[in-house]
Parts: sequence; C-alpha cells; structure tokens
Amino acid sequence: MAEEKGLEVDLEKLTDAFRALREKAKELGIKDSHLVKISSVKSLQKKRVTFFVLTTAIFGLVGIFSGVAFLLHRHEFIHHSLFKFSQYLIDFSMDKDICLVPYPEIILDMFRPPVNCSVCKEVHKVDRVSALSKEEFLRKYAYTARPVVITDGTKDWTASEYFSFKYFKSIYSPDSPVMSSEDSNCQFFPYQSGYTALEEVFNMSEKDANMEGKPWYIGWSNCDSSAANELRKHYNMPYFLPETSESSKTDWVFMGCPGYGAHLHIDAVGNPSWQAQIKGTKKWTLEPPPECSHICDPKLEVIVNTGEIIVLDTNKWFHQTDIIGKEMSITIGSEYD
Ligand SMILES: O=C(O)CCC(=O)C(=O)O
Ligand SMILES: [Fe+2]
Repeated sequence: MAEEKGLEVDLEKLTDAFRALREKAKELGIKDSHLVKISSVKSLQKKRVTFFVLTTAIFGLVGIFSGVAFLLHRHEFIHHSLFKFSQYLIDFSMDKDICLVPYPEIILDMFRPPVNCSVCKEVHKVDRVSALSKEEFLRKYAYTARPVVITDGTKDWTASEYFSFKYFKSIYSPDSPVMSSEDSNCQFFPYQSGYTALEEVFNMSEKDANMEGKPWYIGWSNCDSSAANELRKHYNMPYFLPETSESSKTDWVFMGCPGYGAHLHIDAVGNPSWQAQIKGTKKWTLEPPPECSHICDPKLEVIVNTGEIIVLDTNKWFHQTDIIGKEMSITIGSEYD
C-alpha cells in the first residue's frame, strides 16, 4: 500500500513536470514532435509507461488469482489452501453475536475453515428423537455436527401461547437498540422483505402483519436485555443441553410467512446452535459443503413442527429454510458451546 502511494505521488510529480516542460517548449516555439526526441522527456515517458505496466500487471495478477480461487475453491485441497492463506490476511472468525454481514457470502464461503467430511459421511437422514438424555445428546450430537430434531424439545414452555407479531412489537420500547440495528450487537436479517430495520417491520400495515398483504420473512438478534428477560419467562435452555454448555447471551428470532425463508447459505459463527419452532412449520434443506460432495449425501431434508427443536452446526452444513403450512413461523434459538 505504501509503495502504491509512492507510485501515485511520483506519477503526479512526473505529470506536473511534463506539463511545465511542454508549456515552456511551446513558449520557445518548440513543437511536440521535437520535444519527444529530448532524452529527459524520453525518460519521463518511460517512467509513465513503467507505472502503467506495473499497475496493470498487479491488477491483472490479483484478478487472475481471484478468478482461479473462485473456480477451484470447491476442491478440498484448494479450499484448505485458501483458508490457510486467508488466515495470514484477515481474521474471518466471527461470532453471530458480532456481525455476519460485512463480508459478502461468497468471500465467507471461499475462505471459511474447511469441513472435515467425516461429520457428514455417515449421515443419511436427520434423526428425530424424544426424551433425549443429556448424556446421549453429548455423545451423539452436541459437538459432532450430526443434525437432530428433538420432538419434545419445548415441553413445559409457554412461548407458543405468548409469542406473536403483536407480542414482539409490545416488548420493545421505541428507543430499544434492537429497533435501529445501529449497535454492532444487534443484527437484522431482511432476507427479501425489503425492510431495513426492525422498527420498519413493526410499522408494517395491519394487513401485512396478519399475512393478508405483502409476504415477508425476517430475523434479528435480540440485543435488548430487558426484552430478553421478558422473552425468557416463556422458554428455558433446552433440557438436553449439557450442564457445562453455555448458550450465547444473544438469542435469535426468525419470523415470517409461508412460502418464504432463508436462502441456501453457510455461517461463520463458530458454534453450533439450537432453534425452537414456537409457531408454524419450517422445512430445512441441508447440503454438505462442496468439498465433501464426493463423500456425503447431496441433500437432506427435515420438517420441524411446532414444539420441536432442531440442533444444527450451521458452520458445517449449508442450510436453507422454507416456511410451510398456513401459519406464520416464529422461532427462537441460540448458539451453544
Ligand atoms: O431460521 C431460519 O430461517 C434461518 C436460520 C439460520 O440461518 C441460522 O440459524 O443460521
Ligand atoms: Fe444460517
């Protein structure tokens, strides 16, 4: 960068010097065709040419490298190398609590840590279990990246009686940090809704809020601690999580209309997460990362019904969601470690 700046300054100086020389020559009646024959002018021109050749070469090389990296990043070895390379340049490790958005998804995907394909090799379906002991959860699912749905996951919770569009609107004060998403702990995922902040969501027309108008689907991280305390009256940490594991302080809510959901993506948040289906029904489509496509099943699908919890390592599985059925979908979830 410093060198680039040096070249910029040189070029500016050279151009000024060249201009002054040309003006002077004009005054003295010397034509351009004679001027180019003077050796110092020749050297000035040479420097200009060198500068342009160098800049074009640098941009060209970066372009070629990016193109090749993009085309080959799905190959296991290349992906591994890109990840190692990226570690020297940038720190891509981010918590969902901080910020997912600053890097475009394709960049996150190209430079994410490569997945060890043993996590999906033996997985041919998503298990559906109930009365899951902490011990079994720990042994089979907690940190193995094997996805699972716990059908009695929300037993004893009262969330499904309370959580609704109107309820969420009522628990946030107008000056809550959640509303504007300006705080870096408060993230808002608009998907294709066109909304830019939660404040706009809660100001939508009654018709849209009742799913009788324009459909929408959104998600947000609940960075408002007083609202979090209110929400937590209606759910607990899932009963099967090991005593030692801790959920991140920020819970995530996803809410929206049938026919919509999150596009296929992979996260870079570090930890696995659970998501409880408080209302409605959500279909999850899971795909192994491309570097594992030669070993693992190409696609898994699972439907999560009201009252069920899905546990998924969203850093290892590409995932897409589709709200199905007729009801609005409302979920609450969190990462755990
Ligand atoms: O629930 C959804 O629609 C998307 C959730 C998601 O992408 C995640 O939890 O990582
Ligand atoms: Fe995700």
